[in-house]
Amino acid sequence: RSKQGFTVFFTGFSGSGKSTIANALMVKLMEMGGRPVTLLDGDIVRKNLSSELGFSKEHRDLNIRRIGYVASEITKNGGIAICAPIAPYATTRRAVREDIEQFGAFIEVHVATSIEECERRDRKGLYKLAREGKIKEFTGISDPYDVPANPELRLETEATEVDNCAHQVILKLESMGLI
Ligand code: GGZ
Repeated sequence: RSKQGFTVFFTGFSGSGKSTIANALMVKLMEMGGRPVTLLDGDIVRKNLSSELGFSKEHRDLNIRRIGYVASEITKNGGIAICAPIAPYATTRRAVREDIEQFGAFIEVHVATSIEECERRDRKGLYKLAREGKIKEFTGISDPYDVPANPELRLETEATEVDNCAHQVILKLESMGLI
């Protein structure tokens, strides 16, 4: 009997390393073979699925519910979905979890890079723009982020290499009997 589908749902600030870790995880899962792996990255989804949406609470929630819907279909069909949006609201993450757990497993992974570290790196220059007020409602600066209270996994990225972070997810999936 083949194993159930599942969704790995990364959450964390802009620039926390979600995309990088999600990509490293995707490569590892693909190398194992067997099931198809779909990556629903924040900026790709914003471009292709949510291009009309902004960053109000209503729009962020719509964006996350769309991601959750696609991930639930993948999970239902026995696949692996990896999602990597900011997903700042705990209630919305909870709703997506409930959608997906009807069909398979939901693994919430908090990419716990501090806001100070994300702003210090400022890889895309967005934090500077947010501080200057040129980007409004910027998560962690002028918009909220609910820290996940009980994620399946919390990655302490400031003390852990990308490959090691991805490996921690693999170990969690093995311990849950999903791979
Ligand atoms: C947060 C913003 C904002 C605001 C633009 N707040 O580092 P990035 O650039 O590539 O990732 C961020 C991305 C966030 O989109 P998500 O779909 O992941 O957000 S949510 O889950 O809240 O729907 C950032 C960029 O878009 N960006 N404006 N105001 N991030």
